[in-house]
Amino acid sequence: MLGIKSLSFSEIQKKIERKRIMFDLSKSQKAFAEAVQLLPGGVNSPARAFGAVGGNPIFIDHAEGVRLFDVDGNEYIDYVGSWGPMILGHGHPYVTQALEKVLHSGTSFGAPTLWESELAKIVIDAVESVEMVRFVNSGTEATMSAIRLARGATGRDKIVKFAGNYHGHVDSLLVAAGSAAATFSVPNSPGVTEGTSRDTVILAYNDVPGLLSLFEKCGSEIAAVIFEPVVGNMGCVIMSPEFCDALTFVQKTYGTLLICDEVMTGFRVAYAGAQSLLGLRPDITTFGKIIGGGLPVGAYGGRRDIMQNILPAGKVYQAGTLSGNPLAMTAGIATLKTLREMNPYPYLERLGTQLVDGVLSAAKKHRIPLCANRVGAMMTFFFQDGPVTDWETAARSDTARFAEYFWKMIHQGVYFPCSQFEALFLSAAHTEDDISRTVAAAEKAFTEIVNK
Ligand code: KE4
Repeated sequence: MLGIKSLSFSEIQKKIERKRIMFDLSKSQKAFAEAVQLLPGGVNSPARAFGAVGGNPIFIDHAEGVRLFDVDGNEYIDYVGSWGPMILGHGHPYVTQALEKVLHSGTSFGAPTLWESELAKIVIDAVESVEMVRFVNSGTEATMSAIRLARGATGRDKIVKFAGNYHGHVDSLLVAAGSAAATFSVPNSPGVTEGTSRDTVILAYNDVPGLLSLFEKCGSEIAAVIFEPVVGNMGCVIMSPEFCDALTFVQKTYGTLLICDEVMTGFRVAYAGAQSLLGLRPDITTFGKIIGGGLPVGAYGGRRDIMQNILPAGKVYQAGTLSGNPLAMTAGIATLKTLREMNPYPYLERLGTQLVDGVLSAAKKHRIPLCANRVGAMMTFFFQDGPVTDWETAARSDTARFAEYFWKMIHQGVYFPCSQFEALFLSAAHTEDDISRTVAAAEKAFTEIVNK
């Protein structure tokens, strides 16, 4: 095979052009054909199945910094970051070196270790409302446990959540607005029973009158309100100051606990979490993603008097074989310590502004309806004029155009989340050059879309 060194400049150009046009994904296709025989839908989580954009998922071989490399050797600028955890970029040396040091000490003991207390101290020190914390193995476990804790601590049954907010695959939260809108919910997945969904009420996000009128009706029966402080799961949606105040009002007036789901926003939008930007003081906060540095970790924490209800301190049951395991704790400690010392948030704010301004101006130039919501290093471009303030407005987006745009970006080596209703993430490993290349790729994608 002729090495690249022996080719003339024009031959190299042709090679690059051919690769770009061909954009070979054949090994991913082959891998997917095998995977669908082994795993339902060929994946271990539907979010990565490319269901919303068509085609088959791309199989990743390895990653470094902000770069993903798939099994066909294609290279991408990564804006998914494993759906949030990789805020330092992939394979950060502080994380990998910390793991290498611990690896030979044993991977799990099923007994307390110093690592758990060390990570607990870092989280408690970072988030003012968190006085105690319990580690679990996923964000879902964290929210599921937080809901059980809220019900156990208040003796109440009802839970309120918001349309377009996702808190993991917890039975009682896999619900859709019931026929009577804001009174009952109905299961939105087979396997979730009517009984489970009956105690969950769904409201519209940012709907202050809806929240207040529900509480006037049955506030004394409501154990907790669970919410994303900055939504990532209908695409990025920002909480209005009025809605933030209304949450605090019902917390103080009805004794309902606020469960602030910071699985995505924790250490993402600010070191002290989205609650520090909103001026919220939740009773319980859930964490995941970044606190594990890419290894499986979740956590829930909050007021000491509430957390002391958890077994064995109290009577609310929750347990887990691998909770607090040494490797995940180590990755989390290294990640959070690096964030604390590095403080990448001003840099991420600057990069986020450049990306949004660049892509929006490219869309405007081509008269493509596009708006964006961004908080720090998490954001979403919605294919519509906007504004997007809740699920109803988010759902107006042109998802077919999003899918077209997604693949045009993939073919230019830019890996965006595979759904209009997800957030994209920047990491400290992204550079201004990455942003410029991404804006240029968006410009090219928009040109192709309008000229097709
Ligand atoms: P996990 O169980 O996936 O660790 O966390 C559930 C969860 C809880 N709360 C919030 C706010 C979340 O965003 C999530 C999970 N986020 C999705 C992406 N939107 C994870 C991707 C996936 O499910 O594969």
